[in-house]
Amino acid sequence: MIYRWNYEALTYPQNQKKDDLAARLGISPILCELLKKRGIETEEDAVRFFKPNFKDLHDPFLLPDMDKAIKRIEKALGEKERILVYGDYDVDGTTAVALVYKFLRRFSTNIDYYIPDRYDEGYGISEQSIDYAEETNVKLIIALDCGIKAVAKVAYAKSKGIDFVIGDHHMPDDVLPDAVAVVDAKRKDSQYPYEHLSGCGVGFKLVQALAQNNKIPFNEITELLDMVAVSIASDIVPITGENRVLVHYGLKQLNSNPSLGLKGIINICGLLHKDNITVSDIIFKIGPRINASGRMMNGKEAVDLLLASSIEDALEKSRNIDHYNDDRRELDKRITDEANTFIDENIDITKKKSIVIYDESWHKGVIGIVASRLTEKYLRPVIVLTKSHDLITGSARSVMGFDIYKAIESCKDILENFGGHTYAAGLSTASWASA
Ligand SMILES: [Mn+2]
Repeated sequence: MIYRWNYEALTYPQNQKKDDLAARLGISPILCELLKKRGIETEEDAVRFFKPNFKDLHDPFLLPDMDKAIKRIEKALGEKERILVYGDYDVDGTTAVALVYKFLRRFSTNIDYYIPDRYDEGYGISEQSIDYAEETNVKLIIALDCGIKAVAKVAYAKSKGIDFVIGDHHMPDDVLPDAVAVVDAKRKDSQYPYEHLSGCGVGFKLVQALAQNNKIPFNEITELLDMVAVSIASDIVPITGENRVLVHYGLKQLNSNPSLGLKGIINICGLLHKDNITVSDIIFKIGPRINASGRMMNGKEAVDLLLASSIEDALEKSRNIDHYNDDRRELDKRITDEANTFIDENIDITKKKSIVIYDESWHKGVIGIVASRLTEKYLRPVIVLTKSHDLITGSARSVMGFDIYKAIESCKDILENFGGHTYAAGLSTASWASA
């Protein structure tokens, strides 16, 4: 592949500002040019960038509905109501659940957690989980890394006398669910100064608010930051602003004194003797193993591991998820090869603007990864489909300049379900539409 690098030179006034800043900070003008390209122009911002500090974390009560969320959670703790901590099956969701559960366990044992099955229940709040909550006498569900669109499910829970507190970081629709609290910095009415928190980051803000309200010193919750760092790196949210502070201290924790669960994973993925575990190590080694349990088995196993209370237990559970990861890799390679062979033998790719490919035997847990690989190879939008129960279901990935979410949305009359964003989306359909 031939790359063409476009270098954007600074204008004359920008150049002067840059030299000014370099002189004031006593650093090289080239470094300052790089800072400038990251939108860092003042001395103050540069210091914040180079020296992340806890004092730059924002007040959690600036998040919309945080006061209502804390009031409801404290009521549940005070009256010993049963609480269910609920989250998505990926790294961000499972770390969020583990983090909030671990903290709340200090105050109550009447608490449980739930991760929906990727295949039977799908993304978001499932009806099964609400039935489970009812059966186990849960009065409050805390939903993390999901829930912002769960209008019908929250209403269903309400009809059974179950309240919801939602802590999400996804984009809301015009109508919010009728929950006791909807904590999401992407709400239109949000006054929060930063909007790129991870789902687990929102969980940490909930914990920070609870600690603040109950005079628990901040240094008693910083041990939870290893999981926040793992979530930020794995969910690919920008490492700017508040996330930079969280990742900085989270990596410190991960390197010096990780939770037993993460220690187990560090052991089995070859990082034990590495001096300094980095964001890349999380993205390529730790994250995929946590994810593998949601892809191949059930995300709940990942939370069980993250909450392990002995190193023996952590190591045993880590070995299990390592096997899932090996299985995942093998499937990923086999399906990518099959897809490539099919495309090479049957399609003149120079005449096609996009690729839609289907095989009913492909494993649903890896088609998103396969779609990413095909998009990288053929530089075109790709949809990879497989059969799941009675549905045809698929993952879509796109390239710069083509909004795959919008493309899928324009076919919604033939779809059962779809979701996602500009470059990555998912869809399912009951039957083939005539092309
Ligand atoms: Mn997330």
